[in-house]
Amino acid sequence: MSDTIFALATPPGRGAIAVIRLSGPQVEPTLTALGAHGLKPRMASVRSLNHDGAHIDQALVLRFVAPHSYTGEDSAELHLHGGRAVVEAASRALIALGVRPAEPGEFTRRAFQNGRMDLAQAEAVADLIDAETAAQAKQALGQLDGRLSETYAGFRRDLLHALALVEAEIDFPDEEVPDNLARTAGPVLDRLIADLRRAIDTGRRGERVRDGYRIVLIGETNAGKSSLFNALIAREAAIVTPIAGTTRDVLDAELVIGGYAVTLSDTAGLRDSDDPVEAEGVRRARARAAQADLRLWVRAPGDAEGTAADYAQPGDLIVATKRDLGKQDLGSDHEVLHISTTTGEGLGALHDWIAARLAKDLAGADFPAVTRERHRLRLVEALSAVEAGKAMLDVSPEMAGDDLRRAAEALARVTGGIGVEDILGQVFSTFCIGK
Ligand SMILES: Nc1nc2c(ncn2[C@@H]2O[C@H](COP(=O)(O)OP(=O)(O)O)[C@@H](O)[C@H]2O)c(=O)[nH]1
Ligand SMILES: [Mg+2]
Repeated sequence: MSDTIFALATPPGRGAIAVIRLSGPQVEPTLTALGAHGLKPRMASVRSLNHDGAHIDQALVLRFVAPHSYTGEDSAELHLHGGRAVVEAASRALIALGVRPAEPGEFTRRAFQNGRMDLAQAEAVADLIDAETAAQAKQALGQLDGRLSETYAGFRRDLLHALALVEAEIDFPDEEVPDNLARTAGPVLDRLIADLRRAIDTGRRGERVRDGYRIVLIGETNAGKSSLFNALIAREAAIVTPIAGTTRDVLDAELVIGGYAVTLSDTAGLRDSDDPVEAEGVRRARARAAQADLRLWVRAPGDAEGTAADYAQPGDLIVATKRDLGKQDLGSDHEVLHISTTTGEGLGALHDWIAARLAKDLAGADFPAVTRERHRLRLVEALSAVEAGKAMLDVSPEMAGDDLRRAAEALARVTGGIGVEDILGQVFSTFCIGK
């Protein structure tokens, strides 16, 4: 049996109300010891809380009875007046009564252990609390609703259906099994393979919404990258000088554009350098650009024609800088925007261009997207196992069965669901093979 825990659920410091949350088997005796008697479940009651003869506060108290609570355990909320002294007095009293301060995430962990939510939903709780943009909140809510879990559960149902057909072939090879496996299980697996591929494709989008879309400024030295970086984040974060090779490390800044989180990186100018520090900076610049979702190739008048055109990938943007010094004539295959950080010309257009790109790349209609690398890796694992199993269907049902079982385990680990054998037990209990 678990012990009883408490935590301040509201931000620390002075405020109108501070909420202390409790969960565990000792909640009721603890409330009684504080003088909060006769509480009806789920009804708010005002009670005078006391401990050791000292008055703690006049509080609004809410009690939840297991399993009808967030954690699935007996729990309560104390809505106190939000002063530091009140919260401290209440905390001291709770500790004296044997209630332990909770570890980070412990309430949600208990909710998961008590089957109130699966792992993907528990992750969504964390994401929702961390959400700073509307898109992040929307995505986390979809995951908390169980929409993402339902998607995974659908994959698992298809998989177990196919696995049941394969198991039947293994267990009853001589029975009259009218169809060969490629005909029966094949189409189920084909559909699953297509669905898994689609889900994996949403992964990049889901992760970008959550962690930020990665935009990297890249180009030759003195092209105006750091000036543009500062202009976009509206702050003098990067050092700007006429000296080539000023920026060496990669500089990151978080910003929000068009409602989406963005990580913008300023990098060292690309050039061959004998200085080992600068050479390392250039290596890092290239590495960061290679991983980016969008590269802005920053180019000043007179920069070598090659650089941007050589490295730019489809979808990259060329930003021609120092428009105030004259308009660059670029016979490029890529899209070009002309700007000047000195006069501000073109910066609005660039901002809008980026916002439009974010909307195009991130505002997929088919929520829920896969939001975490952890999920994506398991889905990739499941996909390759399903593909292997499909290839084995008519060669060796035993090997196909092993592959599909592996796929089911990979999927189960995403949501932390029950063991595959348990699910198979359920599937088979309704399977009427003797017919
Ligand atoms: N005239 C003009 N000069 C600029 C502009 N943007 C940057 N510069 C100058 O170009 C030099 C190099 O700029 P910087 O942002 O450090 O380039 P980086 O090496 O690519 O980071 C500095 O002297 C800047 O003041 C611009 O739009 N117009
Ligand atoms: Mg720079």
